[in-house]
Amino acid sequence: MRNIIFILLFVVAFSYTYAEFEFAGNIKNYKVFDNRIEFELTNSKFNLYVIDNNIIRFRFTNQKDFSLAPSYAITYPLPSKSKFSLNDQEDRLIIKTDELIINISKKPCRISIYDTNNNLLNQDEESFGVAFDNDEVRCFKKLFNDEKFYGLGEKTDGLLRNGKQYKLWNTDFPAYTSRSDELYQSIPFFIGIRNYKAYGIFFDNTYKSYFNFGASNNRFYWFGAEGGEMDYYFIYGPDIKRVISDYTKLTGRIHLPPLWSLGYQQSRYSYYPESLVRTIANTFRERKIPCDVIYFDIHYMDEYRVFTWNKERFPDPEKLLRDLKNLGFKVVTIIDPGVKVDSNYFVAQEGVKNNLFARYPDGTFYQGEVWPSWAYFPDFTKEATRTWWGEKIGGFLNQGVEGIWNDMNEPAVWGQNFPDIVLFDDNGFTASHKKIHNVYGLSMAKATYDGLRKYSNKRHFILTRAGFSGIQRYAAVWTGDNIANDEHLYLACTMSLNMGLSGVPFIGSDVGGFIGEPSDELIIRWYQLGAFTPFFRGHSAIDTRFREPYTFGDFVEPDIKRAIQLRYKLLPFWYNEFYNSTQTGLPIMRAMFVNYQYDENSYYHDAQYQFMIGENLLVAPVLNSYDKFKKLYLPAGRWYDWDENKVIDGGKWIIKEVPINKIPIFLKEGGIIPMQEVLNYVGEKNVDSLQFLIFPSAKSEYTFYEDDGISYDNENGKYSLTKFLIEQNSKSIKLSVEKIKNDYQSSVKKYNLKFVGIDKPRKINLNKKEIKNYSYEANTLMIDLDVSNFITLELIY
Ligand code: MIG
Repeated sequence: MRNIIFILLFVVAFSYTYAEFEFAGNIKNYKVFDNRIEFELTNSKFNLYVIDNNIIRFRFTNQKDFSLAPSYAITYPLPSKSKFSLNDQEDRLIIKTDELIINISKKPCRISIYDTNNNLLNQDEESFGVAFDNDEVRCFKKLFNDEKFYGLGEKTDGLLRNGKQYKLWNTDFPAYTSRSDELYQSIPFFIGIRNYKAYGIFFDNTYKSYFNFGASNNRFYWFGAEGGEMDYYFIYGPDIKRVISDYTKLTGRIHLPPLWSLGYQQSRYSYYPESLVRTIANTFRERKIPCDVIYFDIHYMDEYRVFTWNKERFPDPEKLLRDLKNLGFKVVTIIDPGVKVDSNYFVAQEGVKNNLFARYPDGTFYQGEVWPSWAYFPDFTKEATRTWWGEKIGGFLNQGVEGIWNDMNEPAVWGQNFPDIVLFDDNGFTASHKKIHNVYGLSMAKATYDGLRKYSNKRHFILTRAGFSGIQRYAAVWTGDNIANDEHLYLACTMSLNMGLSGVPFIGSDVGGFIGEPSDELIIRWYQLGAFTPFFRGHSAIDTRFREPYTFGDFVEPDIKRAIQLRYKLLPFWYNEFYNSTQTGLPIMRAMFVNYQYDENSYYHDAQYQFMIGENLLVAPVLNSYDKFKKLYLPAGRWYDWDENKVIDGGKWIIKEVPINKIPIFLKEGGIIPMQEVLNYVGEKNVDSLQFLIFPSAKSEYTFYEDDGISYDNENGKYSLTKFLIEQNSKSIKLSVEKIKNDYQSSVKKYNLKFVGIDKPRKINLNKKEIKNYSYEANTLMIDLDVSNFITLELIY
């Protein structure tokens, strides 16, 4: 009997500790350092780091110590000293920076964050706060009914996250839908907006994680993960732009990609043999459809062995790649992580010999089944593996390859169940697949990027399917295996916008839809959207009919071609926006509310089917196969309707007629758009003249960036910046240019300035001297100038 009672007690005690959440506890004591405060809590440890006036890191663990393993996402060094004050009151601590007041109650430890005017920004849920359930960590925050949530990267259900729960676990999900949750990328960063003021939270945890924005409760929102620490960064704006910019200050920004990678890219699963590749390339050139890249999908390999060629299909790859290069094509090859288990295969031999693959706890190498059949998985969290992989990539580039496409790097295995007990190096700290899964693709991209950087000073292009916060530092991302239907055309837009909000600006979809067959209308509309997504590639699955733009017949090809040509015409503009993003981390393709944060309309559901490129270009493509009218919102101010050549007053929703060949585009007053002649590929000719479309306003500025588009010399200062300043009043419109940096000699000798939406001036002065050679018609003034002798231009009324 006594024994039974004892056992019963034990069971009760056991189930009690294991079935209940334990909270962070009360503050017992704390120590103040130069950049942080360390707290001892009854149930946990808590570190508060002041990263900046508006960026605070909150870090909790219920383990004995904090992990020493470096973050995969954060590249920003922790400052050794930061400015804050601490005021210890009876029941609470008040920590102040120049922008935030952090109020921490002691019993229990709960955090409230205010701005310096004492407006509450964010608060732990009174009763819960930080909680642990064995390995699981969570943070409960008070839910305000007027707060909106955005972010989390690759999500399919539009922009607004309220009332829903999400899981982050990199997943190969062909034919996902707008109701799918976990996909290829995991980005544990979201933005909260209340009273038009924004903050961001980045949860730096790579385990399977969850975000609940008030799904099935009206009391709290919470985020948490199945392991690791409750480690999050609070980033205050209140500008949305500042939140995204600071998030990417922490996790990194894009490097300027090679200019050719902003052109149109053609892919298919798969182009082979060699003769087909040649036909495709020649046909693009014959039909004068611009294209810069041809992709080689898995069939180029020898039985899916990475870093090999199938010699029957491609007997002389180096010659083929040379010939393609002469036609102006770059080649991007797919590289999957799985290395075929084959004792006669050099990549497998090297990996086994040097212990570069992921292992079971008993030391044997894990084998998973994927394209090559049984395969080893390189442990990209190990430095030696990354270096080795980088060398393999280098060897491949020697053969003429210009870009690397990483697929299946979630990592995907048939059946999707990569065993959790498989171990990885974790940069010397050893961790299981539970921790590494979500950063496997990121680590592979890092290995690839570092390898390419070491290989030469030339910019290459990397595309990845899987990723985690920080992936933008290494690669462009595409949205995986979508479907050729109307729903997915919407998704191509909203998912790209979501990625941009989450720090990943170089993003696009499989134009046309990977699975299934698009109708004529759908393919045209998709190219029209694709021409305005940062990454622009047509791609389709193995069992689809050929999909190259010229395969759709005489009624379709011209409209697709027009969309691609428009992309090429706008390349200088795109390149400038990419440059801007290297500096700010801001999305290139932007949700309306990023630019129009204080305009309620930009948050409306319908506003997610249009977007901004940079500051001033509004694009509202038709996102289905049937609409002949598009409803769109023009924020307050004047807008230039591009193809109708007329000025519209904004601050309202409009309906625009959109025949199949139309993409509604509007330029905001003050906007300047640089353009060039349409080329068949980047580098076809030297670009020696540019057109600038200018829609003057009272005062605006545009900084134009130029470099060679090819090398990393730009990172050593070899570029130039030209500032355009426009000032307009009732007597004149004045445009002045100034070289603010001149360390790259541009090939551009002539500017064509095209002022739109203006009256005819009485007189025009160039550098204060009157000129007569210009044309004026239909509110449009055109002037050709030599770049070398242009300082000011004055239109006098
Ligand atoms: O199991 O390489 O998303 O773009 O064409 C499918 C073949 C593997 C999935 C990629 C897709 C690619 C395909 N891959």
